[in-house]
Amino acid sequence: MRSKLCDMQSCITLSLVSSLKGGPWVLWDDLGAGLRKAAELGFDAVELFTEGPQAGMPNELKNHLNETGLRLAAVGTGAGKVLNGLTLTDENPDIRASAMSFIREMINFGAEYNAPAIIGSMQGVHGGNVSKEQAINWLQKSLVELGEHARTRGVSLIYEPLNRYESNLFNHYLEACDFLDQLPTNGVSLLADLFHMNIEETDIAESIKKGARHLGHVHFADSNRRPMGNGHTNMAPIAKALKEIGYEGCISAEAFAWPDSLTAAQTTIDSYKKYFP
Ligand SMILES: [Mn+2]
Repeated sequence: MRSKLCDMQSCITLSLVSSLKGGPWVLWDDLGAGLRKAAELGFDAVELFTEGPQAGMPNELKNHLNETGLRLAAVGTGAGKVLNGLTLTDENPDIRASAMSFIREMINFGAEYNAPAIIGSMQGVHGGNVSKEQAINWLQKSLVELGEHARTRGVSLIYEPLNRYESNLFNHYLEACDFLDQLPTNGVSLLADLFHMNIEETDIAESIKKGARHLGHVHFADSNRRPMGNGHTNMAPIAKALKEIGYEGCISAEAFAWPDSLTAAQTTIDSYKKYFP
């Protein structure tokens, strides 16, 4: 049932942050039940969204991963922003410093399982007293430092361009590629989130092909952020592009639990099998 190693892998998100119910994660709340369900449906890996650098009681995650045979694909850092108000581009240097240490801890947490951390909303926004140039400068320095830190732990750091309603730093995948080209580290790779890209890109498949050099992770959701198959994204050419570039990472469902968690998980694995047979 499982795909062979060194190939694309199916992955599903699991959020342990109940206060964010309604957010774009498929499985919720119970680590053990979520991992068992993911394994039962045939997923290869799970991406975790937690309040901080831990998941459940000590060793709980390790034991569940061992029991289910699932791999930890990545850990999200968004709680640093959503729950604690931390971003890498805040005008307050203390907040920027706290954001850095939060992400460093998340990198260390993921690295125990060979999983990269993802920087999405913690990149922040420019505006007010912070110019775009200043914000990008702070982001650049942070990504270099955190990318090098990740490398020392044997993982990469994943930077995610977000759509215009969530950030005003980098909205386009290829602009983010150019930005990464200039960073003096190879510890950072990019996330292609098909929901954000549906809003911003001219041609998602073309952008993935042109920016293949930095691709490290994919968020799998349809145009309306429901599980793939429930919106109007034309997935076939995107899947073709991912195969053509020899992408070997995770196709990770970061989508709403629509109409409910289990149906969303089933729709996701059905779509995954359809497009990546
Ligand atoms: Mn995403």
